[in-house]
Amino acid sequence: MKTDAFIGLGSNLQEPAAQLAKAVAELAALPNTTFIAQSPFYASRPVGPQDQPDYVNGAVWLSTELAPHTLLDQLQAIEQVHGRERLRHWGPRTLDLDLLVFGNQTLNDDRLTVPHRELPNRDFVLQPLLDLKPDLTLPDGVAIATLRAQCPDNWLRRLPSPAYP
Ligand code: 5RY
Ligand code: CA
Ligand code: CA
Repeated sequence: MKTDAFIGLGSNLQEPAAQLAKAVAELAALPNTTFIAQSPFYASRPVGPQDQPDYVNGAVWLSTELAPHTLLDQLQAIEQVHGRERLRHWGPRTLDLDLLVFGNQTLNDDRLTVPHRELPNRDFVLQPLLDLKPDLTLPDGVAIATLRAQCPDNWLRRLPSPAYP
């Protein structure tokens, strides 16, 4: 059975927009998975520690036969290919891939919380989701559009596409 999965992408090191563009291609090539769409990319001020570069954020919509933890393994493998290092909690990174939404499933264990914990509060997550699927709702029935209208404003700037050389 195929499940709609929404992946959040973020980077603020080593040509962030190029990191995201490459990651989109890698996500589209995942096994047993169909690529549906990618959002525009946005520049955003860092949330959390401020002494780091601005981020580029976006989202991808996949339809996948993979189980959620198998998909998470694949996301972490892509992060590793992009040279992600965990130097500091909430610090700068070459690539962050978050499993934001997985069908209508709610998951809570050591590795995975779905929907993503930060999703309801972050314009850099909600706006790309809204671009992909304006009528998307979470398993609890709350609409992404409602959350987007209520969340704090972090000065999102939509980048021209393609936003890389
Ligand atoms: C809070 C703390 C840390 C929220 C809070 C993180 C990104 C968070 C970011 C990103 C932008 C981080 C995780 N309260 N800022 N900050 N984009 N990731 N703009 O992807 F999300 S660290
Ligand atoms: Ca993450
Ligand atoms: Ca994240």
